[in-house]
Amino acid sequence: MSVTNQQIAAIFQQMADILSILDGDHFRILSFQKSARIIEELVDDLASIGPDEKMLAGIQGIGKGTAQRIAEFLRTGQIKDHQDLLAQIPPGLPALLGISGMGPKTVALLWREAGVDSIDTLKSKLESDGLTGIKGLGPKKIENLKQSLTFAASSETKRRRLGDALMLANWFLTELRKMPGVKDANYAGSLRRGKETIGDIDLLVAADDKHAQAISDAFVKLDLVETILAQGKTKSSVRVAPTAGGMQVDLRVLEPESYGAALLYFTGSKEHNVRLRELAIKQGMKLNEYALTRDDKPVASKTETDIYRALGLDYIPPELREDHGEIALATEGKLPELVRVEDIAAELHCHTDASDGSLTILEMAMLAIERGFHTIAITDHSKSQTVANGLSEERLEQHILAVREVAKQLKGRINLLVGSEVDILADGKLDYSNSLLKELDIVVASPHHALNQDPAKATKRLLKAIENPYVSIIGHPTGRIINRRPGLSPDMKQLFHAAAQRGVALEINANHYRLDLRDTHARAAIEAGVKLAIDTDAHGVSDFDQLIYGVLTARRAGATKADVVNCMSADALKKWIASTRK
Ligand code: DGT
Ligand code: CA
Ligand code: CA
Ligand code: ZN
Repeated sequence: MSVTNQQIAAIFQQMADILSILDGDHFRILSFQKSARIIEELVDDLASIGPDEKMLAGIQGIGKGTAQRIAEFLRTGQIKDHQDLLAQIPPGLPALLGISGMGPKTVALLWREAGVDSIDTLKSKLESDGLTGIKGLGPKKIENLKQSLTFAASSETKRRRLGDALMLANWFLTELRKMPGVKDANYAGSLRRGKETIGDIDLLVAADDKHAQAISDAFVKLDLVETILAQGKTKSSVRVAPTAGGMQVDLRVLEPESYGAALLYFTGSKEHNVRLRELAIKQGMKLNEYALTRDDKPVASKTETDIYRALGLDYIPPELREDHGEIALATEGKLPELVRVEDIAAELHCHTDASDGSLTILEMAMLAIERGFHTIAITDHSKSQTVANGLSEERLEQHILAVREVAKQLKGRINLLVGSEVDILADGKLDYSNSLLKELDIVVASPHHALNQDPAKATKRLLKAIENPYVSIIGHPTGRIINRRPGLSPDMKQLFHAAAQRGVALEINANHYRLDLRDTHARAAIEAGVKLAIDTDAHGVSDFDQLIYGVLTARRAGATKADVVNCMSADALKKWIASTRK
């Protein structure tokens, strides 16, 4: 059976949540939570290790009990403790936990005091005012629940996050590339364009016709496939198992000769394709998924570059193919040279075990060195973030000394900056005084709570943070979580104007749950002259791998190296930070 660490982690998290709903033992809850976190961050793939308790218990941070449960899951697809816990609550409760603002405590309260046992009963109670008067559920909280429910219903929850889809697609590509006759394999569609959520995965394979049937047959029999939706020689469609995310995956097998034309067609977007076809017709040619032709004779088909060139265009990177003016730019040779992962040379937002990260200052710095970065800023949470173990003023003072000590050890290998991810409070004040912020090398200011406030208040709040004389970066400016909560909706134009004036950077948080700023906002920010920061907000070992999602988002926004502060040289970055602090 193929399962991901994330799926196993989710089960441990659910055990913690159910136990918490049932008011169970505090230490067991913490222990399940800790296991979930460790599993989620593991570099090793548990399924590849297999149900070997000894091996599993040998992994750092995984105890005997956890190892037993993981082995049980890998062997049987279930964990008995998990099933026992599920049996003690109504089957509709776990779904409630998926709604924004619904922690185990709220779910328990709704269940015990109001008999809410599913999303449907919650809906009908909210509609009939059946929750008023319940202790612990003020009118404000009820209003928030209503909003969260509307958002959950309206957002296309079937669309999957970029990171999940990309991992799944890469798994399929690895399998496909092993098959006899496969000359090339890629993903196309919205995934190749780097969109933040993906409807279905579109895979393309180049192979001679004689291999096509065998490839299709092998594809629909792959491990993760649960349902075959359609199968033909060159065109198949499957759904993967719910434990692997339940996504639909389409496969086309094509002659190598027409691979470029197919890649172009199936990468989309539809709107981009329409423009290309119009352009072809204007030039007396025809473009379809097999070739660009003139008088039924092929002009170009093998690579996308050939086709773009034959149409008189520069190669257009997939992330720009949204009919947002990219064809005009490509005609004039004016496409931006988009930022790449390799261009990122600094991480300016990350957490250590001083707040809610899992690594020490030194471990975090070493990861940045391994990446070849010249600078890393340690930015742990500020005091209001009590759930994230935010630092009190006293602890921050100690932390500053600790980071400076490690910085001394690593001198010459990396510039280790001491910073803070300081909370932007609901009224726009920051969580530490300016005199304390002044002691730091860099300040990232981010909103974490009061994310339902009305747009005018949110605008004022964020403007105030931008105006603070020690802030260099606004972290995840809206606080949205994809498919979960919409976050703040401030007047972005005002923010961009203020940020450009002050030279403050706005973050594209690369975590694929966030991607905040989103692509469209980042594009508008660049146009307004705002600098962007692409940071992973790393909390653990594997988080730097999220960089790609932030970079894809920046590329969709048309960002070049010059737009991104993390691409600056060490000296230029130092100067820029200094210029924001006055
Ligand atoms: P998704 O899956 O909703 O995230 O978005 P896409 O863009 O991956 O859309 P999908 O999977 O329906 O189709 C993949 C690509 O195939 C699409 O981006 C463009 C191309 N395509 C599909 N249907 C049509 C069509 O009717 N006309 C044109 N011109 N292109 C199409
Ligand atoms: Ca698709
Ligand atoms: Ca599709
Ligand atoms: Zn944050």
